[in-house]
Amino acid sequence: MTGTQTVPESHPRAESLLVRERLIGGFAGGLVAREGLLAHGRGEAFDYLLGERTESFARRAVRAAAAAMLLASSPVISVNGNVAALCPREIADMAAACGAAVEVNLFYADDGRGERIAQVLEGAGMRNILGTDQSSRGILPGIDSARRSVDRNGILAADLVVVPLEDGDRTDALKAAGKNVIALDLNPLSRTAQAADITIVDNVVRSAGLLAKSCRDMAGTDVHILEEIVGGYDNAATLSDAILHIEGHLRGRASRA
Ligand code: PTJ
Repeated sequence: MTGTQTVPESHPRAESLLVRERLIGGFAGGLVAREGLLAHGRGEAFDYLLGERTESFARRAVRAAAAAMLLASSPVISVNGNVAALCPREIADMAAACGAAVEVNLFYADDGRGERIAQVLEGAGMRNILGTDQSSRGILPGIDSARRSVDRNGILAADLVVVPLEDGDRTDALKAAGKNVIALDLNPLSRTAQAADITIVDNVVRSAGLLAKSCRDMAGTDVHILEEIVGGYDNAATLSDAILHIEGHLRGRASRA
Protein backbone atom coordinates (compact mmCIF):
# COMPACT_ATOMS: atom_id res chain seq x y z
CA MET A 1 0.00 0.00 0.00
CA THR A 2 1.23 3.49 -0.79
CA GLY A 3 -0.37 6.81 -0.03
CA THR A 4 -0.92 9.37 2.63
CA GLN A 5 -2.35 6.76 5.06
CA THR A 6 1.12 5.26 5.38
CA VAL A 7 2.82 8.56 6.35
CA PRO A 8 2.08 9.26 10.03
CA GLU A 9 1.83 12.98 10.86
CA SER A 10 4.31 12.42 13.68
CA HIS A 11 7.02 11.26 11.27
CA PRO A 12 9.96 13.70 11.49
CA ARG A 13 10.04 13.95 7.69
CA ALA A 14 6.27 13.79 7.12
CA GLU A 15 6.14 16.95 5.01
CA SER A 16 8.81 15.75 2.61
CA LEU A 17 7.21 12.30 2.41
CA LEU A 18 3.79 13.81 1.65
CA VAL A 19 5.27 15.86 -1.19
CA ARG A 20 6.79 12.63 -2.47
CA GLU A 21 3.32 11.03 -2.37
CA ARG A 22 1.96 13.86 -4.51
CA LEU A 23 4.57 13.09 -7.12
CA ILE A 24 3.90 9.37 -6.97
CA GLY A 25 0.18 10.11 -7.39
CA GLY A 26 1.10 12.24 -10.42
CA PHE A 27 3.10 9.35 -11.81
CA ALA A 28 0.26 6.89 -11.26
CA GLY A 29 -2.11 9.33 -12.96
CA GLY A 30 0.13 9.60 -16.01
CA LEU A 31 1.26 13.20 -15.42
CA VAL A 32 4.82 12.63 -14.24
CA ALA A 33 7.50 10.91 -16.33
CA ARG A 34 9.29 7.97 -14.69
CA GLU A 35 12.43 10.10 -14.85
CA GLY A 36 10.53 12.81 -12.98
CA LEU A 37 10.70 10.64 -9.85
CA LEU A 38 14.49 10.63 -10.12
CA ALA A 39 14.55 14.37 -10.76
CA HIS A 40 12.57 14.84 -7.56
CA GLY A 41 15.13 12.80 -5.63
CA ARG A 42 17.89 15.11 -6.80
CA GLY A 43 15.77 18.08 -5.77
CA GLU A 44 15.14 16.55 -2.33
CA ALA A 45 18.89 16.11 -1.82
CA PHE A 46 19.57 19.77 -2.57
CA ASP A 47 16.63 20.84 -0.41
CA TYR A 48 18.13 18.82 2.46
CA LEU A 49 21.50 20.51 1.98
CA LEU A 50 19.84 23.93 1.90
CA GLY A 51 17.95 23.27 5.15
CA GLU A 52 14.45 22.91 3.60
CA ARG A 53 13.55 26.56 4.15
CA THR A 54 13.11 29.56 1.91
CA GLU A 55 16.24 31.61 2.51
CA SER A 56 16.83 35.34 1.95
CA PHE A 57 18.57 34.78 -1.41
CA ALA A 58 15.42 33.03 -2.64
CA ARG A 59 13.14 35.78 -1.32
CA ARG A 60 15.31 38.38 -3.09
CA ALA A 61 15.00 36.42 -6.34
CA VAL A 62 11.22 36.02 -5.88
CA ARG A 63 10.83 39.81 -5.58
CA ALA A 64 12.93 40.46 -8.69
CA ALA A 65 11.11 37.70 -10.59
CA ALA A 66 7.70 39.14 -9.72
CA ALA A 67 8.83 42.60 -10.88
CA ALA A 68 10.19 41.16 -14.15
CA MET A 69 6.98 39.19 -14.75
CA LEU A 70 4.84 42.28 -14.19
CA LEU A 71 7.06 44.27 -16.58
CA ALA A 72 6.98 41.63 -19.31
CA SER A 73 4.64 42.17 -22.24
CA SER A 74 4.07 38.49 -23.02
CA PRO A 75 5.21 36.28 -20.14
CA VAL A 76 4.76 32.51 -20.37
CA ILE A 77 4.99 29.94 -17.58
CA SER A 78 6.29 26.60 -18.83
CA VAL A 79 4.83 23.54 -17.09
CA ASN A 80 6.16 19.98 -17.08
CA GLY A 81 4.91 16.81 -15.41
CA ASN A 82 6.51 17.37 -12.01
CA VAL A 83 5.22 20.93 -11.75
CA ALA A 84 1.70 19.85 -12.71
CA ALA A 85 1.77 17.24 -9.94
CA LEU A 86 3.36 19.44 -7.28
CA CYS A 87 1.87 22.92 -7.59
CA PRO A 88 -0.84 23.42 -10.25
CA ARG A 89 -2.87 25.86 -8.12
CA GLU A 90 0.15 28.06 -7.43
CA ILE A 91 0.89 28.16 -11.18
CA ALA A 92 -2.73 29.19 -11.86
CA ASP A 93 -2.46 31.90 -9.22
CA MET A 94 0.84 33.16 -10.65
CA ALA A 95 -0.54 33.26 -14.20
CA ALA A 96 -3.62 35.19 -13.10
CA ALA A 97 -1.59 37.64 -11.02
CA CYS A 98 0.79 38.67 -13.79
CA GLY A 99 -1.31 37.96 -16.88
CA ALA A 100 0.97 35.16 -18.07
CA ALA A 101 0.07 32.40 -20.50
CA VAL A 102 0.71 28.82 -19.42
CA GLU A 103 2.29 26.32 -21.81
CA VAL A 104 2.86 22.60 -21.35
CA ASN A 105 6.41 21.81 -22.46
CA LEU A 106 7.87 18.35 -21.93
CA PHE A 107 11.28 16.76 -22.14
CA TYR A 108 9.84 13.25 -22.32
CA ALA A 109 7.02 14.00 -24.74
CA ASP A 110 4.91 10.86 -25.04
CA ASP A 111 1.46 9.35 -25.38
CA GLY A 112 -1.04 11.94 -24.21
CA ARG A 113 0.83 13.17 -21.11
CA GLY A 114 0.64 16.77 -22.40
CA GLU A 115 -3.14 16.55 -22.71
CA ARG A 116 -3.48 15.05 -19.21
CA ILE A 117 -1.30 17.83 -17.77
CA ALA A 118 -3.41 20.45 -19.58
CA GLN A 119 -6.54 18.90 -18.01
CA VAL A 120 -5.03 19.15 -14.53
CA LEU A 121 -4.16 22.80 -15.15
CA GLU A 122 -7.71 23.44 -16.31
CA GLY A 123 -8.93 21.76 -13.14
CA ALA A 124 -6.82 24.28 -11.22
CA GLY A 125 -8.71 27.11 -12.92
CA MET A 126 -6.52 27.89 -15.95
CA ARG A 127 -7.94 28.45 -19.41
CA ASN A 128 -6.37 28.44 -22.89
CA ILE A 129 -3.48 26.19 -21.96
CA LEU A 130 -0.90 26.23 -24.75
CA GLY A 131 1.42 23.46 -25.89
CA THR A 132 -0.97 20.76 -27.03
CA ASP A 133 -2.27 22.27 -30.28
CA GLN A 134 -0.27 20.80 -33.17
CA SER A 135 -1.51 23.49 -35.58
CA SER A 136 0.31 26.28 -33.72
CA ARG A 137 3.49 24.33 -33.10
CA GLY A 138 6.83 26.07 -33.71
CA ILE A 139 10.47 25.17 -33.17
CA LEU A 140 12.80 26.82 -30.64
CA PRO A 141 16.20 26.79 -32.39
CA GLY A 142 19.38 25.51 -30.75
CA ILE A 143 17.87 22.64 -28.82
CA ASP A 144 17.62 18.97 -29.78
CA SER A 145 15.24 17.57 -27.16
CA ALA A 146 11.44 17.46 -27.40
CA ARG A 147 11.45 20.77 -25.51
CA ARG A 148 12.22 22.41 -28.86
CA SER A 149 8.58 21.97 -29.79
CA VAL A 150 6.84 25.13 -28.56
CA ASP A 151 3.69 27.09 -29.30
CA ARG A 152 4.15 29.90 -31.84
CA ASN A 153 1.79 32.07 -29.81
CA GLY A 154 3.32 31.09 -26.48
CA ILE A 155 6.98 30.41 -25.72
CA LEU A 156 8.12 31.30 -29.23
CA ALA A 157 6.52 34.76 -29.00
CA ALA A 158 7.25 35.35 -25.29
CA ASP A 159 9.61 38.03 -23.99
CA LEU A 160 9.92 36.21 -20.65
CA VAL A 161 9.65 32.51 -19.82
CA VAL A 162 9.34 31.03 -16.33
CA VAL A 163 10.94 27.58 -16.14
CA PRO A 164 10.18 25.75 -12.91
CA LEU A 165 12.17 22.59 -12.17
CA GLU A 166 13.70 21.40 -15.42
CA ASP A 167 16.70 19.86 -17.18
CA GLY A 168 19.42 22.11 -18.42
CA ASP A 169 19.36 22.33 -22.19
CA ARG A 170 16.66 24.91 -22.75
CA THR A 171 17.62 28.07 -20.90
CA ASP A 172 20.57 28.78 -23.20
CA ALA A 173 18.29 28.35 -26.21
CA LEU A 174 15.69 30.67 -24.70
CA LYS A 175 18.40 33.25 -23.95
CA ALA A 176 19.78 32.96 -27.49
CA ALA A 177 16.23 33.66 -28.74
CA GLY A 178 16.30 36.93 -26.77
CA LYS A 179 14.03 35.95 -23.90
CA ASN A 180 14.37 36.67 -20.20
CA VAL A 181 14.35 33.48 -18.17
CA ILE A 182 13.26 32.94 -14.58
CA ALA A 183 14.24 29.54 -13.14
CA LEU A 184 12.87 27.84 -10.02
CA ASP A 185 15.54 25.28 -9.22
CA LEU A 186 16.85 23.77 -5.99
CA ASN A 187 20.26 23.15 -7.50
CA PRO A 188 22.27 26.39 -7.67
CA LEU A 189 24.92 24.56 -9.71
CA SER A 190 22.60 23.38 -12.48
CA ARG A 191 22.96 24.71 -16.01
CA THR A 192 19.44 26.11 -15.81
CA ALA A 193 20.18 27.91 -12.55
CA GLN A 194 23.45 29.30 -13.93
CA ALA A 195 22.07 30.44 -17.29
CA ALA A 196 18.81 32.06 -16.12
CA ASP A 197 18.46 35.81 -15.54
CA ILE A 198 16.79 35.22 -12.19
CA THR A 199 17.08 31.95 -10.26
CA ILE A 200 14.91 31.16 -7.29
CA VAL A 201 16.89 28.52 -5.39
CA ASP A 202 14.09 26.91 -3.41
CA ASN A 203 11.61 24.04 -3.62
CA VAL A 204 8.76 24.79 -6.04
CA VAL A 205 6.32 23.60 -3.38
CA ARG A 206 7.34 26.71 -1.40
CA SER A 207 8.54 29.17 -4.04
CA ALA A 208 5.69 28.90 -6.59
CA GLY A 209 3.17 30.15 -4.01
CA LEU A 210 5.53 32.88 -2.84
CA LEU A 211 6.08 34.05 -6.41
CA ALA A 212 2.33 34.11 -7.07
CA LYS A 213 1.77 36.15 -3.89
CA SER A 214 4.58 38.53 -4.77
CA CYS A 215 3.07 39.11 -8.25
CA ARG A 216 -0.29 39.83 -6.64
CA ASP A 217 1.19 42.15 -3.99
CA MET A 218 3.28 44.09 -6.52
CA ALA A 219 0.59 44.40 -9.22
CA GLY A 220 -0.08 48.08 -9.85
CA THR A 221 3.40 49.14 -8.66
CA ASP A 222 4.90 52.01 -10.66
CA VAL A 223 6.85 50.75 -13.68
CA HIS A 224 9.96 52.73 -12.66
CA ILE A 225 10.01 51.04 -9.28
CA LEU A 226 9.65 47.61 -10.90
CA GLU A 227 12.51 48.49 -13.29
CA GLU A 228 14.67 49.56 -10.37
CA ILE A 229 14.02 46.26 -8.59
CA VAL A 230 14.99 44.26 -11.69
CA GLY A 231 17.97 46.54 -12.49
CA GLY A 232 19.35 46.23 -8.96
CA TYR A 233 19.13 42.45 -8.92
CA ASP A 234 22.32 40.38 -9.29
CA ASN A 235 21.77 36.69 -10.10
CA ALA A 236 25.45 35.77 -9.76
CA ALA A 237 25.31 37.06 -6.16
CA THR A 238 22.14 35.01 -5.52
CA LEU A 239 23.77 31.81 -6.78
CA SER A 240 26.92 32.50 -4.84
CA ASP A 241 24.89 33.12 -1.65
CA ALA A 242 23.00 29.87 -2.18
CA ILE A 243 26.22 27.87 -2.58
CA LEU A 244 27.79 29.56 0.45
CA HIS A 245 24.61 28.87 2.41
CA ILE A 246 24.98 25.13 1.69
CA GLU A 247 28.61 25.34 2.80
CA GLY A 248 27.64 27.17 6.01
CA HIS A 249 24.82 24.75 6.73
CA LEU A 250 27.14 21.77 6.32
CA ARG A 251 29.84 23.39 8.46
CA GLY A 252 27.25 24.00 11.17
CA ARG A 253 26.17 20.37 11.05
CA ALA A 254 29.77 19.17 11.01
CA SER A 255 30.75 21.21 14.05
CA ARG A 256 27.84 19.72 16.02
CA ALA A 257 28.63 16.16 14.93
O1 PTJ B 1 7.80 16.22 -17.51
P1 PTJ B 1 9.02 16.30 -18.41
O2 PTJ B 1 8.99 15.26 -19.51
O3 PTJ B 1 9.22 17.67 -18.98
O4 PTJ B 1 10.31 15.97 -17.53
C1 PTJ B 1 10.59 16.74 -16.38
C2 PTJ B 1 11.92 16.32 -15.72
C3 PTJ B 1 11.97 17.03 -14.38
C4 PTJ B 1 11.90 14.80 -15.52
C5 PTJ B 1 13.11 16.72 -16.62
O5 PTJ B 1 13.05 18.09 -16.84
C6 PTJ B 1 14.44 16.32 -15.99
O6 PTJ B 1 14.97 15.24 -16.22
O7 PTJ B 1 14.99 17.24 -15.18
P2 PTJ B 1 16.44 17.07 -14.45
O8 PTJ B 1 17.54 17.10 -15.44
O9 PTJ B 1 16.39 15.95 -13.48
O10 PTJ B 1 16.49 18.44 -13.67
C7 PTJ B 1 15.53 18.80 -12.72
C8 PTJ B 1 16.07 19.96 -11.89
O11 PTJ B 1 15.04 20.40 -11.01
C9 PTJ B 1 17.28 19.60 -11.01
O12 PTJ B 1 18.19 20.69 -10.99
C10 PTJ B 1 16.67 19.41 -9.62
O13 PTJ B 1 17.55 19.74 -8.58
C11 PTJ B 1 15.53 20.41 -9.67
N1 PTJ B 1 14.39 20.03 -8.82
C12 PTJ B 1 13.88 18.80 -8.59
N2 PTJ B 1 12.82 18.86 -7.77
C13 PTJ B 1 12.63 20.19 -7.49
C14 PTJ B 1 13.63 20.93 -8.17
N3 PTJ B 1 13.70 22.27 -8.09
C15 PTJ B 1 12.76 22.90 -7.36
N4 PTJ B 1 11.78 22.23 -6.66
C16 PTJ B 1 11.67 20.89 -6.72
N5 PTJ B 1 10.70 20.26 -6.05
